[in-house]
Parts: sequence; C-alpha cells; structure tokens
Amino acid sequence: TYILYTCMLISHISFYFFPGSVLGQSFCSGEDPRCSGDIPVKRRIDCHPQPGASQENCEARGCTWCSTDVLNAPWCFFPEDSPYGYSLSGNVEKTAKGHAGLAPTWVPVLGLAVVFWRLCRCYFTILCPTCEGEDKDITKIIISLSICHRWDASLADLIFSNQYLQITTTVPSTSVYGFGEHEHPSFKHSMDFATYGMFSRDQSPAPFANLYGVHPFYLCVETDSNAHGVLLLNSNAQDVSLSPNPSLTFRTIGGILDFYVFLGPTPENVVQQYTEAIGRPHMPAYWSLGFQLSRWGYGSIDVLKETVDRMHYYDIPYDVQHSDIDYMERRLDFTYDKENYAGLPEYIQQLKEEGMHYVLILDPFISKDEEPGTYKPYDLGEEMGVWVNNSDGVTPAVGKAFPDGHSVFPDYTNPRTVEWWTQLCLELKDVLDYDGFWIDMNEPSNFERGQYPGCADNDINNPPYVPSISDHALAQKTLCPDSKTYLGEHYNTHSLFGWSQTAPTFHATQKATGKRAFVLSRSTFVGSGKHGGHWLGDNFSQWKDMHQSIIGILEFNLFGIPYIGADICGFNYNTTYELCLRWMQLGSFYPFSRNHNSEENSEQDPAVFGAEFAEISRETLQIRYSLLPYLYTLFFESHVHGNTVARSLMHEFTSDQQTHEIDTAFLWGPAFMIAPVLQEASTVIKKCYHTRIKEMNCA
Ligand code: MIG
Repeated sequence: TYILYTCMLISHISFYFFPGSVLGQSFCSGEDPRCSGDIPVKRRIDCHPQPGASQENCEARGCTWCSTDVLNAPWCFFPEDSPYGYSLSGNVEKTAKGHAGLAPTWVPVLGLAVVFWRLCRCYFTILCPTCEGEDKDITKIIISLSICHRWDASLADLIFSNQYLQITTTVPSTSVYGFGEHEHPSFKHSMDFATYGMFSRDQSPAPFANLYGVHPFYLCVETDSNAHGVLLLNSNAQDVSLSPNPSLTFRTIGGILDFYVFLGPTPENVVQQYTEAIGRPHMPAYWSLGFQLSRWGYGSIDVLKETVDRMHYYDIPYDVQHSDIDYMERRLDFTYDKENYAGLPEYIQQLKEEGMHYVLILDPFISKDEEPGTYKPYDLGEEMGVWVNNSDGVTPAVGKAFPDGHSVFPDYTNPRTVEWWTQLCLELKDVLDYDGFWIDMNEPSNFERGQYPGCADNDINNPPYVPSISDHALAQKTLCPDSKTYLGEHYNTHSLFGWSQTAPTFHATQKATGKRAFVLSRSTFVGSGKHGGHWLGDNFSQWKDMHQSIIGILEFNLFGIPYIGADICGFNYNTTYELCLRWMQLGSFYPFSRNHNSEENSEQDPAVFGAEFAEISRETLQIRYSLLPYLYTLFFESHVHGNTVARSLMHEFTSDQQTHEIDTAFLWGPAFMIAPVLQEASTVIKKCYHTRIKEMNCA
C-alpha cells in the first residue's frame, strides 16, 4: 500500500539557497600518505570532471588534490567546506504556487519549489538566480536538502551557473538501476566511480558510450526493500557519476534542475508512478507481438521473396516483414527502388492478404540535391519551411547523410513539419501499403562534425564543460549546437529530435492505416513510450551482446518503453549457427521480437540454417505464440496502469537480496521466467556473477 510512505499532501513549499562562503584549505584522507584530512575516498565528489586535471588547476578552483589507487576515484575533489555550493536558508512556507515565493535580488539566490502532487509523488525545481524577490526575511539555515526522505543533497557541491549545473545526492543503498541509453555491463550498477554521459548519438553499443536515447531516470531499492525512482527532467548534454558513498552526482550544461521523485514503495509502483507522469506506454497492435524479420541489404525483391518463402517452408511463426533503406530509390525517403524492388507494392499487398504485416524504414534526412521538381519531399518541405536552420534561424542546416549529395533535416518540433510529414506518410500509403514505420538515424545522425561549413567557435558549440560523451564534442556525427529549431536552440533540443518525430509518425500512421499505430524509434527520450517502441540499435553478433540485450530490455521497461527488443542474432559481424540459435531462443521472449542484420553480413534468418535450426526456432517461437494472450494482457496493463512487461526478478522478489543482481534471466509480468543459455558450448544454465572488471564469470 502507499500508506507506508506518507509524503504528506502539503502543497507548494519554497526554500531558498544561498552560496556558501569561501573557506580555507582542507585536507583529504586518500591513500597517498602525504595527504591527510577527513574525506574518505568513497565520499569524494569529482571537482575536475573534464580531462586534464592537475594539482595546480585543481587547487586553483579551491578543491583538494590527493592521489589514490582506488580505481576511477577522483584525485581532485570538493573539500568538506566547499568554496562552492549553497546552504539552505529561509523559512519553509506555503505559497499559492511553487514559484510565488520569490527570492531577494540583492544576493545570488536560488529558489527551490517543491510540489507534492499526489501521495508519494513530488517534484522540486531549483530555480534560476534571476527570479525577482520580495521575501528578505531569512532566518533559518538548513544544511541538507531532504526531499520525501529519499533524496538527500548536501548542497556543498551544488553549482548553478549558465552552462554548468551540478548537484549531488546520497542514495540509501547501492541497488541503483536505470539511466540511459548505454550498454551497461550489469543491470544493477556498479557504484565504484562510474560516469555515464547522456546525449543522443548514432553510436553502436560500446561500454560507457552515450547511445541513441536519453533517460535521466533511476530506480533505487533501499535496504528495507522499499523502492523509489528519480527523474531529472533535462534535455541538455549531461552526465551522472555513481560513487560508492553511495551517491549520485548530476551534471548538466543547461536547462534547470527539475527533479521528480516517485516513492513506490515497490519497484512496480515506481514505474507506474513514473509513467503516470511522463505518459503511459501505447497499446501495441496484437500482430506486432508476432515474430518479425528484417535485414539491411536483401538487395532485391527476389532475395526478399526467397527468404519469406523459406520461412513459410519451415513453418516458422512469423507475422511481420520489415524493409530497410535498400527498398528506397537511392536511399531517398518516400520512394522505392523500381528496378531492384520492381513489384514491391504488389508483393506487400500479397503478403498482407496472406495475413502478414509490413513495416518500412524512414530516415529523417531529406536530399536537397535532386533535380528541382522531381522530389516532392524536398520541394514541399522547402516551400513550407520545415527544416532545422543554421544559427541565423533562416537558412537550412545542410549535412551529409545516406542520399547522394547533401541533405537537410526536418524540424519535428515545428507544427508545419508535422503537417508536411503527415501528408507524405499518407501519400506513401497509396503506393506501399505499410502497417507501421521504423524511424532510424533520428539522433539526428549526420556523417560529419556539424553541418556545412562546420561549427562556429562559440560557447554554445564549445561549452566550457563537455559532459562525458564520446568524442567530447557535441557536434560530432550531428548538427552544430547553435542550430535553430522551432522549440529552441539545438544545444537544448538535440536529444529531443527522435522524441519529437515519434508522436507525429504515430499519428500519421494511425491516420493512414485507420488502425493502432506501430512506430519503432532509434532515438528516444523521457515519454517516448507513449507513441513508440525501440530496438537496442547496432549490436554485435557476440555472446556478450546477447547477455547485454537482457539488461537493455529491463532498463527500457523502467523507462516506460516496454515494447523493446534487440536485433536477434546480432546486427554487426557474421553470426554463427550456435550463437544465432541461442539468440533465437532468447529473442523469442523479447517483448519486440525481430531478427535483423547489417548489410553484407551472411544471412541469419531462422530458415537459412536448415531443418534442425528451423525446427528449434519454430518450437521456441511456438511457446511465445502460445503465451501471446498473456503478453498482450501485460501490454494492456502497461498501457493502463504503467506496469513493466519484461521485468527483473528483483521486481517480484525485492526482499530477496540475491535477486538484485540477476540479469541473466528475466520475467514476463509476475508469472513467467525466461532463463536462457548465454554461454557458448553450454547446455545448462549456470549461476553467473560479475567481477569488478565486469566480465561475466559462471560457476
Ligand atoms: O548506419 O538503415 O540502426 O538497424 O539497418 C546504418 C540501415 C543505418 C542503422 C540502424 C540499422 C539499419 C541501418 N541504419
């Protein structure tokens, strides 16, 4: 019940923060005997998160320098009496609105608005220092900020500046899950000084890399088994450090510190409360729970037909066929290749008459270099003014992507773009009778660092602090941060690109088909699950990737995107018979079950390896199909109540500490466990654990 956690129904409280005074030298208690002091290594908070820390520049910022051989522990850290930070001051007072209690203007002040909007759900915003003030009666100094008894910030390292905001909170246990999108080595995080960047990026899964989507949300299971979740609703480039205290340090380079706390008390309750706030997952069509097949580079309709035929020959349960970019003419959206895919419209019709469904890929970039008057998507878009613009806000940003020549990028935050996109999707339906869309490359991906002719050197394109992201450059593989979208500067809206494309595509599909929509988006953000599902991107045909797919699937269920799967048998590299067969067995239980492969890799559909492979795949998929009513019911519950569909054992057996680390098996709802073989040359399920260096050891 909720009663255990009475986060009382007080509404609208305001606090104020004041900067702490600059204080003298303090010392550390690192392992270097020459340093002494009183901060244990595990409590260190990094004061120089960017590369190139030295004693000199560390001390220049008023922080303490002390080496240690604790792996990844910062050598430059905030002293106990930080020259930064704030202390909490002022009376707790009820105001009519969260923002109504205003801070005095004569001192750099931060306002804090705490709003409790339901039992066990609250949010608080740390407001900008520019708020005008009237209340000058400051009496009370509180040094710690405790929200709903679950979120404790010392404020000693709170930094609130123009392009750098930072806050640290202690967490009540080390059972911390979530944050994305990354390839995490384990579902339950290591708290040993791990830092994860968040900034959407066209990036195949790699350890610690920031991947396609952004989800600044975590779930924490406390030692008494009660769980809570926290969202930092912020779309700027950011990172989070997990430290052994245990604590979390959030750093973002824009926006505000807008925190939402969900008090559970069960892990399921947390996800229900989270999706209540951000939007419940959409209800997927029943057919989309069937097995799906795809690959990049069938190359021709003949190869596609051969593949479909052998799937039928072996009677493998199979409901959906996808077409990747090779169906297009020269990789141009809203066209099809009339040579290599001659007859595709009729073939799609035929498959649909046979009861199958069809999904088409669309990329977000539109070629600007076709002959004028021959390519409507560009001509119409140009006429309607739908592109992301350069920093001047007028000329379109021109980048390089799949189509020949150069491309422009639709700005889906602009209502005109939504109109344009909807019209094109509706017109396409008359040619290719699709049932849904797979929207790719929407980080947005661009093959250069920024658009033509490169990014200007300014604080937006090169901010003083670049979070812990790949290449340490915001413009790498995308547009310049000072580009302009309807909603604001790309600096702020970059990670919202895929999110902003998802709802319009969902609604266009609904309109075009008159049925429940299917949208699979590579880039996602908080709330994307309301209109789309996701796949885990360009994984590799390796055993470790198969294990990591379980972690990704569990995490996206926490993020409110339960329609989730990984490319079965692996996308990059050639798969092997054994790996692919084991992966078919596991993938038969992905909520979104699709075998997909990259261009030029050897074929890996479950019918290509011969009778034995086909038979085993058929059997395992038949188990899935026999349980589809159950799976469908779980999706209904997710849509209505916000439950997870695939969930970890920890969700159901929270008080059993052993379940907290299990990510080699998972559940469908509360009642069905999937424990796949994840090891090569193995026929038994082993008890596996993670070593410190994150290799999986199995006894
Ligand atoms: O950079 O459309 O993640 O699933 O097959 C390659 C071709 C672009 C990336 C997607 C992948 C898809 C591929 N795309």
